[in-house]
Amino acid sequence: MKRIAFTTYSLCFALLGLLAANFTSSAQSAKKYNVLFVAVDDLNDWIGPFGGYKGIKTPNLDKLAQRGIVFKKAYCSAPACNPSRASLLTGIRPSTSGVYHNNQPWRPVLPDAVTLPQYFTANGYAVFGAGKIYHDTFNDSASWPAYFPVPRSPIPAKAPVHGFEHFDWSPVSATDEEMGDYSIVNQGIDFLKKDHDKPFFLAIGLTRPHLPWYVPQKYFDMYPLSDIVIPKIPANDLSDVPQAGVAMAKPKGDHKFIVEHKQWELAVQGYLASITFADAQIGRLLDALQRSPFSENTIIVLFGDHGWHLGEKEHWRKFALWEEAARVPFIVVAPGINAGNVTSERTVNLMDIYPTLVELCGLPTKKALEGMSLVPLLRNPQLAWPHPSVTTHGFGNHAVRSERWRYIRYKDGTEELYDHDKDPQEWKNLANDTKYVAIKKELAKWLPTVNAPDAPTKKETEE
Ligand SMILES: [Ca+2]
Ligand SMILES: [Ca+2]
Repeated sequence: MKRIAFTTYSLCFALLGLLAANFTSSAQSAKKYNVLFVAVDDLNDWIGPFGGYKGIKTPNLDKLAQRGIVFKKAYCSAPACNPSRASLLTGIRPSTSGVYHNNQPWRPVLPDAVTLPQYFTANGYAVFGAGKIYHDTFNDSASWPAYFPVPRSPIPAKAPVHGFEHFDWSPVSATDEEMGDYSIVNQGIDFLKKDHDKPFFLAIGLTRPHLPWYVPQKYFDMYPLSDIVIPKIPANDLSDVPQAGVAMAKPKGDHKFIVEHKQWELAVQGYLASITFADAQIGRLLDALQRSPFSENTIIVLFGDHGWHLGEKEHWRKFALWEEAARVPFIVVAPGINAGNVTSERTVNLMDIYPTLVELCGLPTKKALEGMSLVPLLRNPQLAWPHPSVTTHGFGNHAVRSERWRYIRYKDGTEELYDHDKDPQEWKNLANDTKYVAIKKELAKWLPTVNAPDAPTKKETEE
């Protein structure tokens, strides 16, 4: 009898406990932030809020910047799609994993990695991805309970301008609706129109402005050739760059071809048109969020996966350690944390996205993430932040970027040093000037101490 009474008592307590737990959990989930995670492929700093190209038309990114915090000195961990995305989504740096290039599948070398979307799923979030989040060929089925792949964009009937696969630009006779990115964004819009009983993590990855720069004519028309300004480069800019850096620039490849075939203005026009096309798609997605019931409690993170050279250092594309390849657009909207329309000049890295989102959303702290939570900067963008940003390109080659300096050290020990206070274009390499020995030593402290050997490669044609 006594025993039964005790059991009933315990049961009542247990029930009360359960009710209380339930109440707390529903109260918490009502407050939980959603996440809209937007990756834009090959978008450099030529957008309104980052000021890389005067005259660029990015009205939607401008509007987003007004609502958020613009990290003006944001850098990728690696200047290539696969290592940049794999590292930011796993929290494991390229120099730790050995995934340095686009031809190295990352999952086989990181079988136990819990990716950012996996971590959100494990913590009760509804997770959905569409478009290019990982590098195309190495998407990760473990990351996505539901996923919409990248549709093929229209390819114009005419042959590429100079026969380099992917390296081409041209208006296409297609409507926005016929472009792949339009359908990717539609997936996001449809998701936002639905009810969600759980907080969500929605990842949308745009493929423009990645090459080829094929977008509808109207976007090219916004940039008449007569108005195009090509990057200014001094003669012999590479003469003070060590051989390892010159090899990354490959001046006798793309750049020579572009100049000889009078394609520079046309290429710049194609990139600008592709950026404005991407901006229009981003606008559709952000407007859908604004119209949805989730507008007030959704964190937005928008970033480019690395920068892009359009002739600076006689270099094209990414795949290098200079400012143009390493700097990325990075905007965060954090409702309730930051009122928006602010910029931060602190050096941050895309590796910081994972721990930042974990903290903002109140998830349990995730161990062994190599980035740093930026929540203190979201609260106070001017906070002192003595954490230089590291970018790695290939085994043993790194750049360390502080608020003032860029220090590059290649695997053979050769170096570059640029003073951004005096030389924002990185034209004058100061590394061999003895005046800067102490500066270099200070920056070198941030070089990764682990340099993992190259992960196995797989044939890869995408550039
Ligand atoms: Ca990319
Ligand atoms: Ca130079």
